[in-house]
Amino acid sequence: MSIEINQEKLNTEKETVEQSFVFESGNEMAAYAAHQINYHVMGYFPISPSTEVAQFLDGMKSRGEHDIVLIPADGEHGSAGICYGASTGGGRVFNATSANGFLYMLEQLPVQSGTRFPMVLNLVNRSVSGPLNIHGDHSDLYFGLNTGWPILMARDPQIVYDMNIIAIKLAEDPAVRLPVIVSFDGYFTSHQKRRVQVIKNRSDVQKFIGEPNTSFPHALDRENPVTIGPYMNEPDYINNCYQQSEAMYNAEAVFERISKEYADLTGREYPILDLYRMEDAEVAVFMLNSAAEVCKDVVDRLRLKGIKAGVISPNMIRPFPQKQIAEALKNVKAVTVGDRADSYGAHGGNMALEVRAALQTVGNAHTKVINRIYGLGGKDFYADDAEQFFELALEATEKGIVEKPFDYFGHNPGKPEFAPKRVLNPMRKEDLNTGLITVTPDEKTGELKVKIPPLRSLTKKPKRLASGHGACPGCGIFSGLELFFKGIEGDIVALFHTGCAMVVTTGFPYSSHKATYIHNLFQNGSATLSGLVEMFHERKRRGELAELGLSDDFTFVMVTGDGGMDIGMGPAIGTALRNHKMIILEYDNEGYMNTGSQLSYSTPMGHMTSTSNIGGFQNGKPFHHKDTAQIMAATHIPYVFTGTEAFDRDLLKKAAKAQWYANNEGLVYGKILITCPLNWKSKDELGQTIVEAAVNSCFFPLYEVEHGITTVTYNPEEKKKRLAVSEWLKLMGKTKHLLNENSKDMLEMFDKEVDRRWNMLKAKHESPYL
Ligand SMILES: Cc1ncc(C[n+]2csc(CCOP(=O)(O)OP(=O)(O)O)c2C)c(N)n1
Ligand code: SF4
Ligand SMILES: [Mg+2]
Repeated sequence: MSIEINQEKLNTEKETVEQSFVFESGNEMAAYAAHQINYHVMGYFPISPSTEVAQFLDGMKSRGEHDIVLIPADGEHGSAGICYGASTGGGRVFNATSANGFLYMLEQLPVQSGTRFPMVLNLVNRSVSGPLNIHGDHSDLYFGLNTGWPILMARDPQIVYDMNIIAIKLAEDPAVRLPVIVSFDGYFTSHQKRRVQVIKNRSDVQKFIGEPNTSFPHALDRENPVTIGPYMNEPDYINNCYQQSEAMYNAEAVFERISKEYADLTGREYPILDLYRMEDAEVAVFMLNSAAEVCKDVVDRLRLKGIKAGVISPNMIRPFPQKQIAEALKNVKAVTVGDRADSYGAHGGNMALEVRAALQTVGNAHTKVINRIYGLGGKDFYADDAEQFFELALEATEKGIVEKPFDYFGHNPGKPEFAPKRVLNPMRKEDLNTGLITVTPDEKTGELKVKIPPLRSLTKKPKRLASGHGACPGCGIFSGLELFFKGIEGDIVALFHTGCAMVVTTGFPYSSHKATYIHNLFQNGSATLSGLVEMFHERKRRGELAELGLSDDFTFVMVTGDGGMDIGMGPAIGTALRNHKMIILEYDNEGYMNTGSQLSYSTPMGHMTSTSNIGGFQNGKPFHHKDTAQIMAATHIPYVFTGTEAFDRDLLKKAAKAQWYANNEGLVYGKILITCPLNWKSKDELGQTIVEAAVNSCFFPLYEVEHGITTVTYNPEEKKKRLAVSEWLKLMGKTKHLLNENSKDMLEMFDKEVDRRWNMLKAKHESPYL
């Protein structure tokens, strides 16, 4: 992000700090505020739609615009842990996440609020889902309601900026001392650009928020050691909770005070409730965040017709502004509360339930509450929809009763005749079992002998994926996967982690998968598939599959990206240690590509990604690539291999062996290097050349580890094909900078590491005991 400051100065009525205008999105404004605050640490993990916040900060970092230490975590649980740990050090901490990422860190949130370490987390709202939906609703936010974090709401990018500045001051106030969430709508607010007024000089922002509070105990004061998070029983524990509860309620008054101070500074004030024409309103709509703005336009229209309508939208929902809401509704005959998430089975969304509780608490029995669940999974909410919400309130006023207190809005009960029809028939068993590939253990040595036919004779074997998927031109995923699958005989059940391979093959109601396919999020696929594998074997053992006349011969394959082997490393190791009979096949494209090319741990040093930018202050990824194959080999599973499409027979053989091991002994892990022309910034047609160069430069050696014994299956030195790493790097736009004079040291470091790993591998190849 490069924010162009418009020098125009705002003429507000009051004398305020110097300000300027920018035209930016909510994500940009969260990052912009963070860079002005100059947090000490941000631990993050990419997830749409919040990913951009870290990307923008990384871009600014590469240009030397702030000092925030940006730490790419191994998943959101990790990012929450990094943030918690950093916050115990007494400095300022920042994070941003969405949806399942938020849920993945959820367990950490009460730990942090319960031990009272402030920080700011931007929650860019997105649907929490299976089936996968990445658009905006509040189903993630509602899981945050009970975490003990005050929650500020931001309806537009201006408010995102302002709330981020208010949030850190609120979090650090001695009467609060709690981590704070700033919540704004994914895509609606996070990505749409608006005119935003910003404080021109970051020194003014820093003066406003002040220094971090030095009176809070922290972990970096040797004179005052502190035990953080002791084991605590009753009565202390309930007292601790009580204090936390009090701190949460204190946040209301503190917010109001800070908001006034902020108004003096900027001319923009945020009361606890944003009330639009509520002074004399008789019907109202209650909504969180961006959709409330839509309702305001409708209020103006209704008012022209003489209908006294108004809108309530809280700027804070934790603590819940019960008193203010009841007060705002005191003359209202009926209010429609729109909830952008359901609280399944509770007869209302969370906001409706809390508004009803607020009314009951103050003894208001006359305001009728209608609840509608709307806008799930990013379904748009238009002015016409808002009009219908007001109509519901008008109807309840007229009739004196609410006929349907709770319902969904904008949904469709569906018609059986619209159910997706099968368009592809299952592949024929006989086509999948060619008999052309054989794997036989040597009777004496047990060594597997693999026979594969010329590749051409396998072309009649059907492709496992139908054409028509949405991968980019030149993408190496599907040619790589199909080649691997050519080496597998018979049926497979595949589980795909979230990632490009999954996203581009399944857009409901379409699917490119000709055989059974399961998706689970990329932190947990190995565990999920291991559960299915055990179910298969147990049902087979009990004779249930045979009884039903079902096939009892499957090879189970989990397909993951390199990112899935970061966040999903724990479950993958668990699966390995339990040694389930399945294959984990990683396609490594050196980054988190489907979320916009963020660095993964497998991204090699110095490579440019959207979170390892190039600039005067940063030169691509600062640390070396993960050696996932060696990590998995260290779990002592029966078979580990690496491969690429550029060495087709090598990969085919390994696929055949993988199947044999997965069906007879236990877990197999394989890593195939594939091209991503889009994010490698390389020519579509150069895929094979690039992966071949990666192998010949010894960056990606081809080898296998069978029962702990390493065999290099292709040695570029023996074949007189060894290349300098620069010969490989020059083929991609993302690495061209590494060939410049000012990258000399980094290139040398990378080269040395490649060489060190290659020599280690050769030594292992030489000695079965290594
Ligand atoms: C818990 C959680 N965190 C983050 C995400 C967002 N996310 C989905 S896929 C992905 C990257 C996947 O990278 P990789 O496994 O390498 O596959 P690729 O996109 O490169 O094919 C990310 C960050 C998510 N879906 N769930
Ligand atoms: S972004 Fe890269 S990995 Fe993803 S579909 Fe496009 S080319 Fe393939
Ligand atoms: Mg990847």
